[in-house]
Amino acid sequence: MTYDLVVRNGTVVTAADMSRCDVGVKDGRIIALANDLPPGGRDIDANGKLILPGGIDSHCHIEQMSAAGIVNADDFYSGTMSAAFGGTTTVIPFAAQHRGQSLRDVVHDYHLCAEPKAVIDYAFHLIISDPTEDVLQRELPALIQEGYTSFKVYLTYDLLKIDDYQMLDILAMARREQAMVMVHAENHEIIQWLSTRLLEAGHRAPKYHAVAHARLAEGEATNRAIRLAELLDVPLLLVHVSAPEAVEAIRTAQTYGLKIYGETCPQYLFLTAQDLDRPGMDGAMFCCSPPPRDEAAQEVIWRGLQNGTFQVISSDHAPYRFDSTGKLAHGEDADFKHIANGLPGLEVRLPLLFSEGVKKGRLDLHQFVALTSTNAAKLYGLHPRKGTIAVGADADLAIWDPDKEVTISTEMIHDNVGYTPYEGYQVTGWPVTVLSRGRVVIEDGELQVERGSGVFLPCALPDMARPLGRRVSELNPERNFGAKLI
Ligand code: DUC
Ligand code: ZN
Ligand code: ZN
Repeated sequence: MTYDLVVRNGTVVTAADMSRCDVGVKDGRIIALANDLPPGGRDIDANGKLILPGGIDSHCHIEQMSAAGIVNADDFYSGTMSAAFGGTTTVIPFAAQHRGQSLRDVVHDYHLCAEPKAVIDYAFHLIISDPTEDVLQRELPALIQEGYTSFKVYLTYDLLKIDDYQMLDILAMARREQAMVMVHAENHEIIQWLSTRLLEAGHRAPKYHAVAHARLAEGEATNRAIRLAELLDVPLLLVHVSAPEAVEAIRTAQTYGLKIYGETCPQYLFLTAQDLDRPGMDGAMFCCSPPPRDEAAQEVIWRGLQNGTFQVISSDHAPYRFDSTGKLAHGEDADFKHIANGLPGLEVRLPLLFSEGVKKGRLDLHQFVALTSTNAAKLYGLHPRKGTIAVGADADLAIWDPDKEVTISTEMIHDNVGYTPYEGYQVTGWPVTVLSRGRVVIEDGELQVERGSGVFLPCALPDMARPLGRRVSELNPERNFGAKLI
């Protein structure tokens, strides 16, 4: 038989095109896109449905120990299962280095967690918190060659923060190795100063988290990170962008022709700082960094998705239960500085964006696919194996009912968090069948595959991480009196 599986009669949508055709799958890959394909080992009728590339959630935290020692609510089974139920077929979580750890050991440990449990495919970004000479000159270059081609650095948090000098060392290394640098851009000192003043004045409640993490702290650090990257001619991705000041800095840099990329997340479209002001400690469920802002900021984020400032929307799923294992690990009356930062969202990312973006006419279907799948594959060296529907690509498909109405509730979500920030939201559009490498992962509302059936994806060096070759005069030997510095 030519095909193991044929998906028939659906409308195939990619970031570029739309066509009504069948999809023929063999050995996990798409081998034909044509009308009237002969029967496969299995046929799925997708009449009236959209066939979308499975989502790629390129920023999520799974089974990660926070720097403060609090463990995520999700392991690689619950996290990837939840992702699959929402139409995501690839995740790129973080292998996070704590200070003093060898990166090689960190990567080894995360593989031990993921391999026996993941139900969809996964790659890893690294988190660099200890950029020693050995890490930058030996461990990281070797790991980049082995398929860990992106890493995140933090400009804030006591236990993660790197300073500008370290950032320049890291950028110089990334330029040489052509890896993608992701940055959490918030000004540490602004946050510290505001937090100290707030606590001194007795302002301890979760809502003050949003005050301490001022918009200007994000805007300043975003601009600084961009300037450092510009100095060394290194592409840079600003992650989880929430503040209009940051959006403006990214947009200006792009207009100037720099390879500066932006990522945002549903929480900055659907939530505001008012959510942190729910009764008692309930606001803790909405504490994440950067925090949700206000309605005007939400509009700026939507505009950034529409006009191409943002290349990608990820969940930043950082799951902590609302109990003593997670959000309340420091007690029921912990001050805002002692509440674990992060929200769940792996499962609802695509449905929320489809419903409010596509159905409400803010985004077209191609923008939706680009933002939720294709661009992430390109940014992180997984394209064209992932992120599109094309001959030769993995058969990772979300067969999507564009009219299915769903009310989001904790009971229907498959993660292990015990709450959803989107409780009661009504969305239109949901994946009914989800395929990963031609395997039916979700069907009839049930998980159909075994733990550990997802595979690790080594990432190629992304074209998007290649320097422009446009040096500022101080680093151009023809104009800096012959000094060769990078
Ligand atoms: N940064 C993240 O990327 N996720 C959760 C919290 C944070 O600060
Ligand atoms: Zn972050
Ligand atoms: Zn994150």
